[in-house]
Amino acid sequence: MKFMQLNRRNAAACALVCAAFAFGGAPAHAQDCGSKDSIVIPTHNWSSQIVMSHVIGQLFEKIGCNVEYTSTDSQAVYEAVRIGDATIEVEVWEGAFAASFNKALDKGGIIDAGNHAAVTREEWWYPAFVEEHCPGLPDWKALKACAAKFSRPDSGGKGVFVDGPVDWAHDHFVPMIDALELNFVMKNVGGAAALWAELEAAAKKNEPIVLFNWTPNFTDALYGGKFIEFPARTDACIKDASWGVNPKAVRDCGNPADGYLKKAAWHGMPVKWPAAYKALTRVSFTTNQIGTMAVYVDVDEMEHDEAAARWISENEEVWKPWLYAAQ
Ligand code: TMO
Repeated sequence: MKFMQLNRRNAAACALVCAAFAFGGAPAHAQDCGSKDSIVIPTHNWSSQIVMSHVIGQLFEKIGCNVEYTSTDSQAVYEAVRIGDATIEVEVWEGAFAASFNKALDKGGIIDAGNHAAVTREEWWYPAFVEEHCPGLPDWKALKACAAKFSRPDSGGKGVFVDGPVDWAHDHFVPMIDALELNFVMKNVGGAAALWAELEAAAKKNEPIVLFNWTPNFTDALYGGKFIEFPARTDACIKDASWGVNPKAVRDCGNPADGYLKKAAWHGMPVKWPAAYKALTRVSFTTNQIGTMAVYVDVDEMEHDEAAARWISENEEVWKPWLYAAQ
């Protein structure tokens, strides 16, 4: 009996070590990463992106990489990755960043490192209690009829759409407001935390609010809110004025309802840090996993790096194949 246990333990140990040799050609230690230079991971101004950056950075460290984090503008980052000042971008949201990403792809130097499983949406959104104030929501025509209910003392009777910071590049909402003849103005706040402060203040006073939000996010689990259903996004809506409810204007439609979420990398990464690049291409987070990363910060009030360590400790079976699986 004792002998058998010993053997089994040896067999288990071999299963780990031998597998590492068989799969990677070497066990998971320092030289696996490639260059000793730091992989530079840029972070932005919403929680899931910062936690996910730390998750991926901490995973890279498990295969011996050196990692550095740097806080950057979420649009300028595509040029930074293209020229190698930053090494990766872990959350390329189609709605907010496709234009900047595509521009960098056209110039060369940045690579598409594949999609996450999560489907994304970035759109005007309201918490559930607002529906009582404005029956007919989430249809956009109800929002149009209720505009005055969303006004504030300084908005001249117009409804206020509470938007994120300017680097999320929502310039297209201005022509959308015009094209759909919404009696609304936009109010930018400084970052995601300021959005949640506006949300909490409105909820406490039971005051109607419509704000920018997205999925995956912590709000998926926490609020019964909904996105406004504007006319569906089509190519024609963007290019052809005659399309849609306003025959004289383009942009009489909302944001894409099923956007991608990609990873991107500097084109030198596959040569300089091959194992890390391979792992990055395999990384694929689901809506639930990304929402959970945001919950750890926005609800549980953890630090980003601690939230990342917690996610890693709770999800070994998810990330192990990304780091160690056969080619
Ligand atoms: C890019 N964002 C998730 C803030 O819309």
